[in-house]
Formats: sequence, C-alpha cells, structure tokens
Amino acid sequence: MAVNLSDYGASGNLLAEINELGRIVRVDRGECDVIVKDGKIRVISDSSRSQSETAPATGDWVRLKTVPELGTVIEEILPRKNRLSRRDPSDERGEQVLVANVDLVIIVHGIDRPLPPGRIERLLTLGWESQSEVIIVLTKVSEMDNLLEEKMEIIQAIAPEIQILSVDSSNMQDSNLKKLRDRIKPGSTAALIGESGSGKSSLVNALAGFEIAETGEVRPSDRRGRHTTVTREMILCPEGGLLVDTPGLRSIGIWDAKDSLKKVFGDLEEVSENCRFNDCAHESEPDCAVNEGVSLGVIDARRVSRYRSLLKELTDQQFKQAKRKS
Ligand SMILES: Nc1nc2c(ncn2[C@@H]2O[C@H](COP(=O)(O)OP(=O)(O)OP(=O)(O)O)[C@@H](O)[C@H]2O)c(=O)[nH]1
Ligand SMILES: [Mg+2]
Ligand SMILES: [Zn+2]
Repeated sequence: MAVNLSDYGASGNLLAEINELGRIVRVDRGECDVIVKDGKIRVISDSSRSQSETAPATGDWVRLKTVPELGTVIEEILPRKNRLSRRDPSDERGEQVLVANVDLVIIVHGIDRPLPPGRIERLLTLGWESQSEVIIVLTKVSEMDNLLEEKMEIIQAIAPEIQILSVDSSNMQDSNLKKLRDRIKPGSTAALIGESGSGKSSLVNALAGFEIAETGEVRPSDRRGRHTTVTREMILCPEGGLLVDTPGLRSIGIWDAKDSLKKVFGDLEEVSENCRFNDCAHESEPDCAVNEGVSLGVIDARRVSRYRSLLKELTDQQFKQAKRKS
C-alpha cells in the first residue's frame, strides 16, 4: 500500500530523496520495521554494523540499500533532529536512544499509583534534554478522582510551568483527550513514557481512536503493570500525527542532561548564584546559599538532596565516559 511519507514527518530535503528513504517505526534485535513510500518493510539493521556505530532507534530516518544475499539493509541513519535518551540500563557508560526525532514527550502517570517527586524530576530531565515540548498526562481520573488533586500538587510544586492534562482513556468523549489530540499535529511525533501500568498503551488507543496497542491489567495489590508493551513502536493516527508507545520504564538513568537538569531545578539554580563558589556542589562548601536557604526553612531539604544526587550521577557518568574514551 502506497504511503505518503509526509504523514511520517518528511519534508524539504527528505522529500527530494524519498525513493531511498524510510522511517523506522519499530526496532527488534537485528531487524527493524521501516515505512517506505510503498508501505512497511522488514529491514536488516545490524549484521554489518560494528558496535561503535549508531544503533537504529524508532523514529530514525534511514537510507536503505539492497544487498543481494541479505535483502534490504540500512545503509545510513540520517542525522537526528533530536533524541529522547536515557542511560543504557545494560551499560552504565552508554546512551540508549528511546526515540529519535521527537516533537512532544508525553509523561504518563496513573493517579492510582504513588508519584515520588524524584521520578517526575528524572522524567522531566529526560524530556527537556530532548529539546522537545513536554507535557504530563495523568490517567485513570475517573477511577479515583480524590487522588487527582494530590498528584497535581506534587507536580506543581516541582514544575509550576508544566502543562498537566488529566484524562480517562476509557472514555472516548473525554474533553482532555481531544485537547491532547490537538497538540499532536499531522506529521509530528509524540513519544509516551512512564512506568508499566500507567496507561501509555491505553492512551495510544484512545488518541488513535482504535485498538492498536495491547494493554494489560495492573496487579490489584499495588496497581503495578506487568510490562505488557515490549517494543518501542510508532503508529500513525487516522487524523495525522505519530505516536510512539514504549515499554514501562524500570530505570530512569539520566544521560548527558546538564542543561535540562538546570531547568528542572531552576529554583535552586537561581539561589545558587549567591553561593560563594560558582561550581558549588551545595555539600559542605562555606557560604552556600542553597544550604542557607535550607537552614532558614525556605528551601525543601529533600529537593536539594535529590538535586545533589542527580548532579553526582551526571558527574560520575562524565567521569566514566572520559575514562572509556582514554
Ligand atoms: N479507567 C481507566 N483505566 C485505564 C486508563 N488508562 C489505563 N487504564 C488501565 O490500566 C491498565 C494498564 O494500562 P496499559 O495501557 O496497558 O499501561 P501501559 O503503560 O501501556 O503498561 P506497559 O505496557 O506495561 O508499560 C489497563 O487495565 C488499562 O485498562 C484510564 O485512563 N482509565
Ligand atoms: Mg503498554
Ligand atoms: Zn551552594
């Protein structure tokens, strides 16, 4: 079936070369699904690639070629506009690209589960580091309305400026679902991230308007999900716009996130301009304005401690990376 690749976000230079190009919509071990102008094809992705080369990610634009004994293979991954990444859970020193070429990151959280502030801070750091817009969607509102306010307050205390939408994905008439759909413009890519059972796949189905993603029950005892989604897969909505459903995140290691960390902790960054040392780690340095604020009771000590540990995580990571290169 012929495909209009501008539905998949192709424009300008990409459209000029459309005969050899495609966009990765799913990555499996050694193989990918790629949308090309004639439809979806299966492509070999890594048999001839070395470890040091860029690994293909869902959302990548790729140039393809045909190799006689292999079939269609990826010749080149085109430069990425941006990427949503975390630290690779299986290799502490490496980056794992979750989705490439993203316009909107949707952080999904079910109000039936606890929301530790540290998790939101980490997810925001990941999201903002991708240079995409970020929005938080609280799901399952119909089930436990009394928990909504509590979750909103937790988020607003951390990120007063972030847009939060509360939805019930099981209700197709939900007005916030429509608002969210309007945010995902034709040709643009939205990536959904969050823990297992938060309702990412249910939200994908609700936004798409049909059942395309498999969903799973949560455990009754603690409302945790069962890791139903196992690949990062992009789908095209009938009204335009691309959604990438992702597996529930078990670990949210930040990666190369200096700038976004400063943004997430903007309040503390502002105060730290008054620290004596401009590289103050707000540990035991003298004349630390942040610690002064804590002793005066105007700054939340727990937030400072979370900031410190994320800063440390980043410094350790840079150190390990530098060691790896040397
Ligand atoms: N009533 C209601 N139930 C929801 C909503 N969102 C998700 N659920 C339910 O929550 C459970 C988990 O939803 P999923 O969409 O599978 O969650 P997920 O985030 O995709 O989970 P993983 O794929 O495991 O990462 C399912 O039983 C859904 O029916 C919602 O907005 N309202
Ligand atoms: Mg899922
Ligand atoms: Zn300080």
